[in-house]
Formats: sequence, C-alpha cells, structure tokens
Amino acid sequence: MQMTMRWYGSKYDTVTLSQIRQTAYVKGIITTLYNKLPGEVWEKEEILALKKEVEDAGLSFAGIESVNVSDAIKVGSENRDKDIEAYIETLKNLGEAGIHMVCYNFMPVFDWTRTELARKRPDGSTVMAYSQKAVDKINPLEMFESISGDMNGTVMPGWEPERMAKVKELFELYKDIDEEKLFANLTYFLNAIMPVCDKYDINMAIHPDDPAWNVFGLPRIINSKENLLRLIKAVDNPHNGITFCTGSFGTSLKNKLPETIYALKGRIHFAHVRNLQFNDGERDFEESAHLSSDGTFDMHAIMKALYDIGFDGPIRPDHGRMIWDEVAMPGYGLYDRALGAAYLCGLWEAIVKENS
Ligand code: DNO
Repeated sequence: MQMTMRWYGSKYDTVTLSQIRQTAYVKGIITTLYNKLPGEVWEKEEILALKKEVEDAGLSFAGIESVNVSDAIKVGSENRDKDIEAYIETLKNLGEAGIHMVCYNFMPVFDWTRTELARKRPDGSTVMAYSQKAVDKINPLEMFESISGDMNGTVMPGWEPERMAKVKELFELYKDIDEEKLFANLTYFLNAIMPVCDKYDINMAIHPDDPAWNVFGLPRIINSKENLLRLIKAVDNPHNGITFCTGSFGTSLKNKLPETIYALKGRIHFAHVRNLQFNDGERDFEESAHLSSDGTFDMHAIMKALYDIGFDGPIRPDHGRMIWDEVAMPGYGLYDRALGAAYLCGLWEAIVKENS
C-alpha cells in the first residue's frame, strides 16, 4: 500500500504540501482540479502543472479524487454522450500525464451527507455526525443552509454553493430515476470509458454511497457487498474497481468490512480507512478517531484483510476530527489525519512483519 493524504490544491486547502511531507508517514497525494465542473475537460497543461507542484514538494502523485460525473450522465439524459466524450478526453489527458487511479462517485444530488459538521465530543474535539432523526426533520432543499455555517469558510466536495443553489432543479431531474435506472446509467458510462482506461491503464474506483441508504428518497446503488459485486461483474474489466471507504460503506452495520474486502480481491484500487462510532441506534453515528477502541470498527482486521488480498494501491486516512484548535475544512484538517496515517502505518508494519 502507499500512504497518501487528500489535498484540495493550494488555492483551496488550509494544509500545505510541505506540512504533509513532514508527517513522514504520508508519501503520496490524492488531489483534483477542484475548480472543474462536471462535463468540463481537464487540459493536459493543467494536469501537468498540478503534478509538478506535488512532485516538487517531494511527494508522489498517487491519483485523482475526484473527476466528478455530471448529472446528465447519472440520469442518462440526451446530452450525456457529450459529457462522456469530455470525461474520456480528461482520462486520456490524465493517462498521458502518467496518472493511473481515478476516484468518482455516482450519488444523486448530494455527495456524502452529514447533519452536523462539528459535533462536540467529551474531550473537546469536534467531529462530523449523521442522525436519521435530524434528516427526517430537514427539508432537503434547505440541507445546505442547515450545515453551511460550520464549513469554516471552505468549499466542501459535493457541496459547492453554485451546485446547491440549483438543488431544487436537481431533485426535479432525478424524480424518475430509481435504482435500476441509475445502475443502467452507471454501466453505460463505464462501458463507454473502459477502452480509454485499458489504453492508459487507468483504474476507476467508485466511491460507496455515504450513508449507505436512501436519503431524501434518492436512490443509492453502491451500498452493499451484493451491489458492489453486481457492479464489478456487470462491467467485468479489472479497470472497473472500487474505492473501499470504510467510513461510508460501514455506515450500514449490515455491511461486514473485512468480509467485503476479501470478496473484492483484485478490484479495490483505492482505500479510505477511518472509524465510526454508533450512538442512538443504527442510523446515528459520528466520526471517531481512527483508533479501533474509539469507534466501532476493528481497524486491525480491516488492514489485515487489505494485506491478505495483496492490496498495493493508495490508501488514505479519511475524515479527521478537528483537534488542537485547528480551523480547516471539516474532516480535512492536518492534525487528526496525520494521527490516522501514523496509526494505519503502524498497523500495516506490524502485519507485514508478522507475516514475513
Ligand atoms: C468525502 C469524500 C467524498 C468523495 C467523493 C468521491 O469526504 O469521501 O466527497 O471524495 O464522493 O467522488
């Protein structure tokens, strides 16, 4: 595995590349052209400039999170082919720049959903949290307003204000889209992009739905072991793979994390590893420290499963708590993610040594 950290680019991130490098644990960067809208082509020069910036800081460029998929592609509207053409062009440019892993998601309207961005824990740290009871009380059209006050002035992925300004239209667009249609649109998209992925050896890594159940009546299809297996079989090409995100996939306690990792052998191209703590029933959780004993997941068993399947892709700590008075994008401060990286590297080293 290669330990990485997500970075949003010097214009958007509160964390610098030199800080990330000094963690020592993190060797690679997962980044994006954060200003690009879905459907827009990423030009080769822009990609190369970003890559140079990362490499000049002494870090490796480990992949993209995300090249976002347009709503036209997700709903399968007439103009989707134009957006798919643009996506293919972007992949070609990434491939020519030597980039081989692209994370994306196929969630309608909202990317990941949380009801609180700064829930206070007894030790004074703050974490992101989800409560179904709170969701049931929110008008989806006001979702953005209800959390935006806690974004610390940052732009959160999937929650861009321009996009949220159109949320009503977005709901309208998805009104006839059920699980089966969404799945068919996903496989249509994947079949169209596989040739360029084959040509440039680009691993596509779909991000699980977060949370793993329908929110506001919107369909979810990347949310169980069965559905993940269905997807990799439907487009049976090794470049059609998964971002195994424990904190998203694990929101449903029915999803068994190590077991699913074993089942996906060869098709996990990227891993996000973090822990959750469940509170009041199953659909109420908060993002704990990465440490097993701080949450619900057995992090050792997760890392061991990744080791056992021969996982050799990029891995990253995921949403961190906000600690030590840091002010950053919720989930994406430096300090707790650095602790997470150190912990995951420690587990990994122990597993490697015990097995050799
Ligand atoms: C949240 C992230 C998601 C993820 C996208 C992938 O912090 O895990 O925004 O990057 O869903 O496209």
